Amino acid sequence: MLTIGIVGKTNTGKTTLFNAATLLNAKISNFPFTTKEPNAGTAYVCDICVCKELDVKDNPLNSTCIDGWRYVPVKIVDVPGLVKDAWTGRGLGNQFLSVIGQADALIHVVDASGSIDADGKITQPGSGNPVQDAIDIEMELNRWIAEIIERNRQFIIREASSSSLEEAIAKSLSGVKANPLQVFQALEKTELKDVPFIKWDLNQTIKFATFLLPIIKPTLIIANKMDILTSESYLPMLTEYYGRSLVAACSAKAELVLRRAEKMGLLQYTPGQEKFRIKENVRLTANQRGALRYIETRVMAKWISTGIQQALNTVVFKLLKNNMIYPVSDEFKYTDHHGNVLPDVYLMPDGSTPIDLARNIHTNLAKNYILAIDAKTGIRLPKSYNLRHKDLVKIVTRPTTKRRK
Ligand SMILES: Nc1nc2c(ncn2[C@@H]2O[C@H](COP(=O)(O)OP(=O)(O)OP(=O)(O)O)[C@@H](O)[C@H]2O)c(=O)[nH]1
Ligand SMILES: [Mg+2]
Repeated sequence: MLTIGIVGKTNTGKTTLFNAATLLNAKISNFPFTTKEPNAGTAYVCDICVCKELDVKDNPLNSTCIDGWRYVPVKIVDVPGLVKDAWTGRGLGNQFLSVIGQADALIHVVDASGSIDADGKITQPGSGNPVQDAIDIEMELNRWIAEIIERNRQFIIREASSSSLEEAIAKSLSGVKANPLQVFQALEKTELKDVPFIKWDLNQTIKFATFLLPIIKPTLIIANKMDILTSESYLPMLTEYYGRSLVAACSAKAELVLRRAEKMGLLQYTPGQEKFRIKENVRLTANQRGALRYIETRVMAKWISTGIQQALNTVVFKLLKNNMIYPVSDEFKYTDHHGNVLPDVYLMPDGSTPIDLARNIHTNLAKNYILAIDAKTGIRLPKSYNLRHKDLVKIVTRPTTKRRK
């Protein structure tokens, strides 16, 4: 399953976002360093389900379909807040960077309202420096990667002599899921390809890490706490620094309130949607009514939605370039062997082929693979076909013969 890691300075709202996305109850507070151990849970990414275009009623098994939207699970991990110099072992976060190493992509939560000071304590909104906060955290992550390379210098020199530099560096960075191609791309970008590794100084190693990090951990900046008015002046600064496509305006707290209220049966609200509706015959307390009015005016009316579901979707579909693929056994009824309509969705990265899909479902399916059929058109797909978002694929396999005793 794809894994998204949540990083950021303390008190930015990482656990609030985690709880909103998973509906778990990890501890949240306005004291710095509330989270002391990593939290892991299941979040969902969504897009319009193909049941609509095919005009069928589906029975999802590995995912969920709500009002014609298909929700597919991904793993999400929240870690303690990082502090400046975390890479040297300062603070709690450093111990858990290895957990982040296992993530496929990162969500970097920033307090866009500027209500935390340099040490992460809650202060007057507008007095913090969100862009600097984000740069500080990035620097920690870069130093963390650089530190691993520095620690493995001798190993890399030895390994590179019998293979290549990119393979040797990738091996030393296997804990952060770096592969030789990604290392090669970073070497090219840094123009360090022509400098012998043995001669790299610390600054060059850090520069290399700075280029490698966004390749191995595509990262979305979450401009959180957009419900606080001061965030309006900081959002443009964040988008100017990181680019519009890498910054998502969010209110994790609003999303958490809406999802919990929905779970309690008070509201009709589907994550990602632009509206919520208080259910008929539901009596809200004055506090609950006040909170919903606040969300309506400060979040929905201004930013269209809370931004959390869109942010998760952006990470998986845009940054990780994954597609939703629906495998079926019956290409006419769109069912599995048991008659379930559109039972499963697999998230597959761009460039995946039908055999990759087969392998993802079961190794035997890949072993006995004969051909694949596009269930929407009935056309046979070439072996090298690149699967596209919302493809429906039937995989035809060789019949397996059972051995007699
Ligand atoms: N106004 C507002 N407050 C928020 C939002 N998200 C989180 N908060 C508040 O920010 C404070 C910190 O939230 P946490 O989720 O505990 O932050 P964290 O980043 O996990 O903090 P550490 O675990 O200490 O690193 C809490 O008081 C939250 O209620 C938001 O969208 N809007
Ligand atoms: Mg936390």
